[in-house]
Amino acid sequence: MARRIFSGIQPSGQITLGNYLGALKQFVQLQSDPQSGQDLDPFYCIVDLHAITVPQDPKQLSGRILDLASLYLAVGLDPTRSTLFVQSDVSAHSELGWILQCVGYMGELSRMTQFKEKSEGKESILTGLFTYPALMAADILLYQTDIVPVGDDQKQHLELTRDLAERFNSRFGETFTIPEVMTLEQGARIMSLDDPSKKMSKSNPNPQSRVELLDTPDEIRKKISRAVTDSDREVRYDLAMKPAVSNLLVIYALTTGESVADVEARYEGKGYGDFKKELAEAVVAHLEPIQARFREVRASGEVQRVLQEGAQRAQGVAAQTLAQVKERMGLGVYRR
Ligand code: AQP
Repeated sequence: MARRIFSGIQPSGQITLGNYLGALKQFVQLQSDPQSGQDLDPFYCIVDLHAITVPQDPKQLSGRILDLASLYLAVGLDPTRSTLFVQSDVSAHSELGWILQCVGYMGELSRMTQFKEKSEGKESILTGLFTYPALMAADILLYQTDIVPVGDDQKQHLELTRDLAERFNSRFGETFTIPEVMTLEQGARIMSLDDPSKKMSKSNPNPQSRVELLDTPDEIRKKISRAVTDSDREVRYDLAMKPAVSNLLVIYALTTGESVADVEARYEGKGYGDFKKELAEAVVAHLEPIQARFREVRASGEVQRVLQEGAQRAQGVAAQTLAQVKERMGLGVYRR
């Protein structure tokens, strides 16, 4: 049987190089895996219900949903091999999300570091931001997912998903596949350009902290030239002593396909100037064809059709799992 893959991205801002290198790029590779020879059945989602856990402007949000869907296609997602859909088009997500809130505990949700980070210093915090991981668990479990490719920051949520699935299975009988997390060895956490102790994030209030996939070449050049570096002038990978330059080296290696060691060797004794200039050109060159394809897709109307077909397929799979969950819990059984 084909191995089921599930992952999602929030349309909570413009997609960053971090989202791309840590997640999106992997999604495309996972459509077919010649090495494992395994048959894969990927479901990729635009998790718009997660995006509204922080305030969103409705008009901007609907545009970002289409931008994100178009980007999925522009980076190489093939809708004949992957199911691409929008979370809010499949209402089973909300329903199972609620059920899983009634399986999880306040204590485990309170331990989530993403909630702590996103709520820090805020006076009013939406309830959804707190219960977000239960909805994320629903997203994954509805599809009987085997593998979840994500960036490093989502590992804790995945652990919770596994705990909720195991708890449900032992309380109500085998229902959910227990998913495995898959993260990259390199690129699983791309850091901010202005602060290498923070991950690059699409909702960071400082736009200089990130490269966005749709930035113009000049914006990319400017952002990279202003990226913070470390005190000496050596282009050397050393995560503890030189976190800023190490981050730039990883971005360089992942966008050109070279190894970090090869990039390091080329810049030995050369200082940061050339390195940053050439890194910017490498990122621009990598993103140019993606941006061209994005413009085509976004203008074509193709993306709406893909999302509609994706939603239909997702609804079919999700409905089966939800029916089983409800039956096991004694919900709706009275009708028989
Ligand atoms: N900096 C990053 N490096 C590597 N991977 C990353 N991801 C996010 N940031 C990095 C991965 O991208 C996928 C989609 O993320 P998400 O949209 O679900 O939300 P997030 O993880 O919270 O990402 P952002 O960019 O920081 O969004 P906001 O600012 O809205 O919270 C995930 O697989 C994630 O691991």
